Amino acid sequence: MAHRVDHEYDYLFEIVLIGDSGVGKSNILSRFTRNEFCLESKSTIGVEFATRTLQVEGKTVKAQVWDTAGQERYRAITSAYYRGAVGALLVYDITKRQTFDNVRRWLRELRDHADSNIVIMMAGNKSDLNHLRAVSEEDGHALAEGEGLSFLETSALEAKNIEKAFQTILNEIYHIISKKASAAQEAAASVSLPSQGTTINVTNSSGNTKKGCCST
Ligand SMILES: Nc1nc2c(ncn2[C@@H]2O[C@H](COP(=O)(O)OP(=O)(O)OP(=O)(O)O)[C@@H](O)[C@H]2O)c(=O)[nH]1
Ligand SMILES: [Mg+2]
Repeated sequence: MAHRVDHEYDYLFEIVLIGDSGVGKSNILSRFTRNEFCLESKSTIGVEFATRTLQVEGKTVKAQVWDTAGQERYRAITSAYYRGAVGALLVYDITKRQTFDNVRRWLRELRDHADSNIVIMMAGNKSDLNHLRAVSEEDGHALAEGEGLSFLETSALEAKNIEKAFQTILNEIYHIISKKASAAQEAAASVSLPSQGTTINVTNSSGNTKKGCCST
């Protein structure tokens, strides 16, 4: 959900991390929020979250990132978290073709459970393993373009493009929110403010005419 608040931060944006098991979602999150990487991380059970506050176009934005389990058996739990999200990072592993082929299934999951205006970015993770590559960067670009998604290859291990991926999502969300806010302000202004001042004539019982509205 996107919230406008008054204190430590200007906005709170919920982002969900999705994709097959083992593609590196939890490490992308730990790299982004704590600058940590773990070679032997355990598969996520259900859902976990972490936050980081950063600047987006001069505003303080708190990103609340929900890291979901990629394993099929948790799908019912994890999909419940899509509903509140304003952004999604859909991750595949460039060394595992199947994880790329499953991207369309994940998109369907999002369409079924998330808000239709959700900002989606696709990330081909593990770009450090170029010698084991099973998906070309061109294939990644082509799929993203066809589906209307932003795209980057990332490496949680080398901390490559992790920051940029989140910044891109947060910027896009911010632009959508601020456009909506200014449209709402304009609409409110056009309702409450007449375009021209009007003169109200008030005639009292003695037949005198007063201009404006005042007490007798
Ligand atoms: N070489 C390399 N390995 C990575 C990278 N990111 C993650 N890994 C490794 O890939 C394995 C799986 O990473 P996780 O982050 O646990 O994967 P996940 O997507 O969270 O998996 P689930 O929780 O089961 O859905 C771990 O051994 C990580 O160390 C990366 O950028 N490069
Ligand atoms: Mg995980």
